Amino acid sequence: MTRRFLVTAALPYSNGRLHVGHIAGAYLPADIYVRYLRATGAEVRFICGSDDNGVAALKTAREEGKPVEELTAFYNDSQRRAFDGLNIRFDIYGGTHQPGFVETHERFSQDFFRKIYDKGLFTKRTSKQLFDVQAQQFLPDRFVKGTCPHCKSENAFGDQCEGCGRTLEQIALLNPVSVLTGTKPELRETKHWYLRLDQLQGKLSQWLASKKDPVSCGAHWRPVVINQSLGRIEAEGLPERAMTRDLTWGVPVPLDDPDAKGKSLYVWFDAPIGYVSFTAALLQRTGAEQYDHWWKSPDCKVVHFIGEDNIVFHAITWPAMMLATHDSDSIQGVVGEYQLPHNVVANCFLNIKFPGKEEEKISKSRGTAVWIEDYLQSFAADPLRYYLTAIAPETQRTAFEFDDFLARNNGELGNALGNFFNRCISFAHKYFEGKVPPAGERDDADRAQLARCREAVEKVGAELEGCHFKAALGEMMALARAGNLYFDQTKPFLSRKTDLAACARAINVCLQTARTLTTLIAPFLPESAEKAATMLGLTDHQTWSAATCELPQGRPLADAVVLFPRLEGETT
Ligand code: B3M
Ligand code: ZN
Repeated sequence: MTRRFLVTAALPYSNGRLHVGHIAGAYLPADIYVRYLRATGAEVRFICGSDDNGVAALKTAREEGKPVEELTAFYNDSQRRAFDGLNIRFDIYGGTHQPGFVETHERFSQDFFRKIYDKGLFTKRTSKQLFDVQAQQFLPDRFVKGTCPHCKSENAFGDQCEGCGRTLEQIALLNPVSVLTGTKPELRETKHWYLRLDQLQGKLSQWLASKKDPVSCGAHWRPVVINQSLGRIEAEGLPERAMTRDLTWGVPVPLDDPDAKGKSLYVWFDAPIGYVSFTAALLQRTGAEQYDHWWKSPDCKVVHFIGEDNIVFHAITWPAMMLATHDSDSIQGVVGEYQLPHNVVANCFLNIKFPGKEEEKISKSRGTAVWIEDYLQSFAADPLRYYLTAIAPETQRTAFEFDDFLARNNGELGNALGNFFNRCISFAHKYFEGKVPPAGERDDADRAQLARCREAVEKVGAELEGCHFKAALGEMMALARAGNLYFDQTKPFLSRKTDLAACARAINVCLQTARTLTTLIAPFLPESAEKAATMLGLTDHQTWSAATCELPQGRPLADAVVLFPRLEGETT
């Protein structure tokens, strides 16, 4: 039976450009996974788009002096181009407030909210919030500044202190000031709808506990994801959480209640629904089937790729929202109900390191980010795809270092992988008329090398199934190194003068190795895989099961091209 997957990557806020940290965190691993799954014959839909609602965009729009619609449209487009330049190929790139998406998105979000409301899983509560009298509005978290009650830094916002990093409740700020008008806000009462996470907690923990064992659940959940979700529930329990905000930029609260006026759904309520509404938008274009074929069918596996700061939202809040819509008692959902994710794959953050300096956080304001747009002005996609996978922050933070990027391109990609293709294909052109030479009678060394190819296909595949991208890349590179070693040991450059049949045999095995490598590199290095396939005259290189199908004797080869040119760069 054909496997089916719905893969998502976190929706970037449309208030800024993308940098290497974003790509390493969620988008590149998701793209590699999708390319691999497709190579195995799985049916996949790959969904992303921008997270336009909420305070992030509003605040930047204010700072840049632009209407928020214009700002989010601008960055949605900038992100789309960055992904495209890196060959991160979603089936659809939507946006929760973009023309062409916003209507569907609002409909899905409001239906979701109403369904949960009808199930009695919201409580309406009164709370106190800061109100800007001059602007006549409540101030969302980041719109209040003040003094941190803990460290006394004056650089504290309504949700977090920039001085000590602690999270804050806005009413705890000392000397609060409105970012909008610079006036002192006053405390006023407001009403919001709180999701009864306490009621859903039992099912959620049961479901999360079932993800601890990869054998029984069929997915490799990373320990950090289980710890931050199940661990947190076990340690603290789940309090109710407000799912509405005093804001007009967002999805209007769909209730016939005077208290709902001027309020929107919390951005973390509507954002994950974006995955569903963009799927629906994609299917509207193709017309073949409905969104529930992908979202409400137990034979389709939903996999979310995210950064570490999004774990709680994807492993607690979002599954809780889906559970809250269920009619059945099943912990996963039955046919016709939203299916809880098969896996939530989270990476840690990527830091950056400049020569002679300590590793530091990537920061837009301090100017320490490497922007994708800038990168693409000077370099091709594959070297960065390689580097960010080689240093993938899968279990801990790692750092982007420009010198290391150059060194790995020139050393690992160029000298090991690229050079292997180059030497085999150039050799065949020089001494075998540009054709695959006869395999002859293979000896033990030849058979061992071909066995290594089969083993590499197994190992790379198993690592990719488990979302261990760095390990998968390592296994792929190990085969390239084994190919070089085989070449060095069989010495075709000597045997061509003494034993032409032995020389032909060796080059044949090298070319078979190159053929296998072409399929193995394709998820990671799609452009280079195309070039390699052209050299070898392959058309089935994107089919995983064909990775060890041998090139026939006499197959003409195209001219050798350098797969990974040396890179030089200013290391500033
Ligand atoms: N926009 C947060 C982030 O970029 C957020 C992800 C939403 S995924 C539904 O960190
Ligand atoms: Zn502080």
